[in-house]
Amino acid sequence: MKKGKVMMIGPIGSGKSTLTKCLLEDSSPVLKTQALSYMDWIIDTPGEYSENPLFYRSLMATSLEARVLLVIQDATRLHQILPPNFAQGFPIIPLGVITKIDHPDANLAKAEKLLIQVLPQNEIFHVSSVTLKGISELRTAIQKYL
Ligand SMILES: Nc1nc2c(ncn2[C@@H]2O[C@H](COP(=O)(O)OP(=O)(O)O)[C@@H](O)[C@H]2O)c(=O)[nH]1
Ligand SMILES: [Mg+2]
Repeated sequence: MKKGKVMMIGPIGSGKSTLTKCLLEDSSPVLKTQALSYMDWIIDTPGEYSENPLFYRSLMATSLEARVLLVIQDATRLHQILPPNFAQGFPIIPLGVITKIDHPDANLAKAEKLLIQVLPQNEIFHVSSVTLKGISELRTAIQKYL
């Protein structure tokens, strides 16, 4: 998997960094993401950037370095913090990812509804970074666009 980059966005604790390591098959521990983090072909962003509109410009600027945008939705969350159609504002290909599908509190129908508000027209993948369900499917889908 080379050439283009993938950028992750989503709220604090939604599983961006854990998913990043999974996709990269990196087993080192996940630390709190304090700044934009470039790891091989993935750009991981701090959850604060998705939660505070003051950072949106920075996310937009960084997205120019990437070809695919992964919008991360935690399956256990009941609220959407990103604005409607937010993904459409980026000049790259957006894909939706629902994380933590292994979690006992996961509500896939709810998560799907929340994520569709942000990216109404794009593919949505369901993954667990714990059981690794859906990870290889997501990797294959990303690969098509890189
Ligand atoms: N059950 C479960 N927990 C997860 C999964 N992915 C991440 N987590 C947990 O969610 C928390 C936040 O993960 P992290 O990757 O740091 O989120 P980030 O802030 O979006 O980078 C951590 O405690 C992870 O262990 C998953 O697929 N399943
Ligand atoms: Mg992180």
